Amino acid sequence: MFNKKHLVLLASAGSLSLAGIATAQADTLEDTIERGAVQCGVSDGLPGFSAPDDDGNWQGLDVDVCRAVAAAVLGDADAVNYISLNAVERFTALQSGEVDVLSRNTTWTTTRDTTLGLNFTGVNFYDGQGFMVSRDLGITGADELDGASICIQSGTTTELNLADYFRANDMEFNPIVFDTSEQTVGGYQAGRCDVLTSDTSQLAALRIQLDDPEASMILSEVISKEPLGPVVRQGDDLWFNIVKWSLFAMINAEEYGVTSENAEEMLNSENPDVARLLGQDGNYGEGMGLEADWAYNIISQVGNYAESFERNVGMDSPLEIERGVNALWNDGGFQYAPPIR
Ligand SMILES: N[C@@H](CCC(=O)N[C@@H](CS)C(=O)NCC(=O)O)C(=O)O
Repeated sequence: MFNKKHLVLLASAGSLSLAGIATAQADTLEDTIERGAVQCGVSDGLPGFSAPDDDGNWQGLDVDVCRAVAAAVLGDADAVNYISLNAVERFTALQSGEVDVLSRNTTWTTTRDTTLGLNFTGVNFYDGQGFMVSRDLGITGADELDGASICIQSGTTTELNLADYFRANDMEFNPIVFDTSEQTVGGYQAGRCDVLTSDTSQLAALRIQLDDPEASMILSEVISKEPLGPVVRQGDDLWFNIVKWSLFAMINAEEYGVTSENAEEMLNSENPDVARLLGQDGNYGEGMGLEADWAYNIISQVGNYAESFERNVGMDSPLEIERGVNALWNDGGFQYAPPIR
């Protein structure tokens, strides 16, 4: 596991440029090691993405990113402090240092990536905005929504997409705006609106929270691109790399067939990609101030991307989301991680 001694060695004996990077920008890593936990901002309860289970343990696809970073940095996926944030609070919490990673169904956009002092590290779920309606209304397509009251959450990309879509289709709508998903779903359920709009993955998560999920349906139209991924502050490239490569390690592990179940056995693999991933051939964590087993710790404790997807949001989970565009690039999807080498 990484320790302070390692950082000092890296700074004093490592190559000059690497030492410079490690000392000048290692604050978040150092603070995390000192604290013994990753400060991770998550949603305030979105099943499948981030929500505490009955025993109070946080679970979800976004939670697994927090866990992966903790496994890579501290060797312990459980070493995470979860801070739940609504859509409006999330960026301020990251900017102010309350959290060091924001892993909360957050769409990567130009404004967020370039004007808030933040950096998106990758995409852990390719999504798009959709609509949920009560089956009673007999609506079959989004083009029938003219004049609808629409429940929506403030501080989201959802608001602008909705306005664009209705304007482009020459339709009117009445927005009913809420601050949290609980309020949004409550408003929909209480009949304050005809339609609830959000990213389709979130609609799937919200639908199962309804008293009668079967009475509502998600329309097939998807009106926007919502690449969701973990975010960090600008100005700490070492930490940026750690979060980015923690996600890439999970995606590469799926590609190479390394799972939480077989990771130990795979330590003996003769496949060079697997040997590099698991730290048996070289140390690809070194440039991030991590030990050679950084990715092994992620995969053995959290699992690869497929395991995380299926466990949390996949067809066998309550959300029943198909891999679709979130399949690997060599399986017809968009998920593609740069190689570890
Ligand atoms: N991906 C969009 C939407 C994200 C979002 O916050 N959606 C709401 C939809 S209900 C949500 O997930 N809320 C969960 C929460 O507030 O914890 C964005 O980044 O703006």
